[in-house]
Amino acid sequence: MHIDRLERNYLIAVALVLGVFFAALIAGALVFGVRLPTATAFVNPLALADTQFANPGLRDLGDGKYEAVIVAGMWRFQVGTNEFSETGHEIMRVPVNSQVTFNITSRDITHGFMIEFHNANMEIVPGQVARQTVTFRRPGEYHVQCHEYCGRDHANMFFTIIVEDAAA
Ligand SMILES: [Cu+2]
Repeated sequence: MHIDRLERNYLIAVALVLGVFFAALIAGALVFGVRLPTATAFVNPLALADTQFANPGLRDLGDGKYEAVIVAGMWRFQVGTNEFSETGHEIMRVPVNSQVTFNITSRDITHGFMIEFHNANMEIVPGQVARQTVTFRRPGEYHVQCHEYCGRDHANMFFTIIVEDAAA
């Protein structure tokens, strides 16, 4: 069978690109531990007072591990740390190298949760608990933004995670 030279080169290029994409998928899953976030539990958004979401906050589990319980709602994240920035947005502080498991639900409509420079990007759906564990390896201030358009003050729906250096 005769295949034109240009056509053969084109086929080889396509195969190479597909190979690179597939290798990136495999490396992401096996080397970098990328997993699709899934709903890990279900809650009644009208009865959050009867669940762990009645008391949002950061709990120290020891050994550098933490659990953060957060409620998203129009238009703020209830983080439960009682510390606020000048603009009135919540602040969460964790030591460097801590491993934080976020448990988040929504009290009203669908919101988003994305931590700047970290492998955390979830959709927060009312009735579901979104869970993801994040390790904070570098000290700094990280912006956590709702990235699912949720109405008038959507752009203003954010908070800050401050990762503190142990030496400081
Ligand atoms: Cu939102």
